[in-house]
Amino acid sequence: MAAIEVEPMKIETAMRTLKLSGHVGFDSLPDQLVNKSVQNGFVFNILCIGETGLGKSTLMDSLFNTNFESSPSPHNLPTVKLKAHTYELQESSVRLKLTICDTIGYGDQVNKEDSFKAVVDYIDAQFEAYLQEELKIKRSLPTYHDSRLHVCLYFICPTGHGLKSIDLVCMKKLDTKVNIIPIIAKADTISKTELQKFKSKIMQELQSNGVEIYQFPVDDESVSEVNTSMNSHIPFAVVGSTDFVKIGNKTVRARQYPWGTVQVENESHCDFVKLREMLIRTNMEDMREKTHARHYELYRRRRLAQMGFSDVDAHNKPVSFQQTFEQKRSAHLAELQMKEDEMRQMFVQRVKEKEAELKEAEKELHAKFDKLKKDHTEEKKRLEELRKKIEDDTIEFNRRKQQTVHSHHTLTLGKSKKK
Ligand SMILES: Nc1nc2c(ncn2[C@@H]2O[C@H](COP(=O)(O)OP(=O)(O)O)[C@@H](O)[C@H]2O)c(=O)[nH]1
Ligand SMILES: [Mg+2]
Repeated sequence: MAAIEVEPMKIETAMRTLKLSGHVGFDSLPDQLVNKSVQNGFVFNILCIGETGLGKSTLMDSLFNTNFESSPSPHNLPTVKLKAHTYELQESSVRLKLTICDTIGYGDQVNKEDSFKAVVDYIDAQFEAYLQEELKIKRSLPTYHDSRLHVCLYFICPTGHGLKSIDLVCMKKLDTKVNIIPIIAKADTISKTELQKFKSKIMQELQSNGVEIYQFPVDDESVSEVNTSMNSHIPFAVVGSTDFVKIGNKTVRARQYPWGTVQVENESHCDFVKLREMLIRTNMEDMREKTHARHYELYRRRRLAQMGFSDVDAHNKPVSFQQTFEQKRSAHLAELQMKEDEMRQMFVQRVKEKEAELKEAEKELHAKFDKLKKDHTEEKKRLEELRKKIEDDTIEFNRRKQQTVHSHHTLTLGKSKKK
C-alpha cells in the first residue's frame, strides 16, 4: 500500500469583505446552535474529593437543590474507591445529565500515600474510554455518554492550619488532568478572621508547590469582570445543609445552632452562592471545553505517543498517521520474518544435532554387535574343541573297554582249561 501523497494546496490568502444588500439569514446560526444543543441535552461530570464526613454529599444536594439520596460511607475501608452516580435533571427546557463521582474512603487509611492513585486511575480510565470511542472506525460520539470529569471539587478540611500533605500531593497529581476548584468545607466552623488567614495560607501553599488550580476565564468580555473578582475569592468557603429554616416569610437552606442560624445562600455567611454562580451559572461550559481542549488533549497526545504515533519523524519532518502505520507495519513484518528465520535455523541445527547423536548410537550398536559375534564364534570354537575332545575320549574309552573285555575273556578261558 502506498501512502497517498497530498500536494499542499496553494490557498489564496487575500480576503475581501463584501457588503450584503439584503437579509440573507445566516445571522440565525447562533440560534441554530442553541436549538441543537438544547435538543441534545448537556452532560456535566463532577468529581468530589475529600475525607469522609466533610460534607460532600450535603453540598451536592445544596448545589442542585435536590436530594441525591446518597448513603453515608463508613470510615474503615481498606482502599479508596470511586463511585459514580448519574442523574437526569431538567430545568425549563434544558436537560442535564449530571454525574457525581464520589471518593469513598479517601484519607481513611493509616497510610495515605496512595490515596490519589485510585483517583488518577479513574480519571485516566474515562479519558481512555473516550479515546477508544474516537479511534473506532464506526464512531458514535454524538450518542456516546461522555464520562470525562469536567471539574474536581477538592474539599479542604477546615483546620485553619493550611493544607495537609495528602491535599497537596493529590492536587499536584491531578492538576494536568482535571479542572480543580479547591473549597473549604464546613466553613461555619471557622471564625471570620481565621478564614481570611486560612484562605491566603492555602493559596500560598498551592502556589509554592506549583499546583495549578482552575482559574475562571477572564478572556470572555461578558464574564471577565465577575470572573476576575471571583478568582480572588478562591478557595470558596462553603456550607451545606439538607435542613430548611423559615426566616421571615421565606424558607431557606440553613444550619441551626444554639447561638444562631447559618444560611447557606447568604453571601455574608459563606461563599456557597459564589461557588454555585461560578460552577453552574457562569463557567460550566468553559470547564466542559477546557476538559476537552486541554486535559483530554494532553492525555490523547501522550497515549498516541506511547502507541508510537507522532506528527513528526526522527528528523523533525512531518509524517502522516498512515505513513507511521506503514512504517510500523513493515517493521513488524521484518521482525516477524527475522523470528521465523531464527526459528528455522534453530530447527535445522537441532535436526543436525539429533542426526549426529543417532549416528553415534548406531556406531556403538555395531561395535557391540561385532563384539558379541566374536564372542559367540570363540565360544562356539571352544565348545567344538570340547566336543571333539569328548568324542576322542569316548573313542579311547571304548577302545580300552574292548581291550579289557578281550583280555578278561582270554583269562577266563585259561582258568577253565586249568580245571
Ligand atoms: N458544620 C457543618 N456540618 C456539615 C456541613 N455539611 C455537612 N455537614 C454535616 O457533616 C456530616 C457529613 O456530611 P456528608 O455530606 O454525609 O459528608 P460526606 O461523607 O463528605 O458525603 C453530616 O452530619 C452533615 O450534616 C457544613 O457545611 N457544616
Ligand atoms: Mg457522602
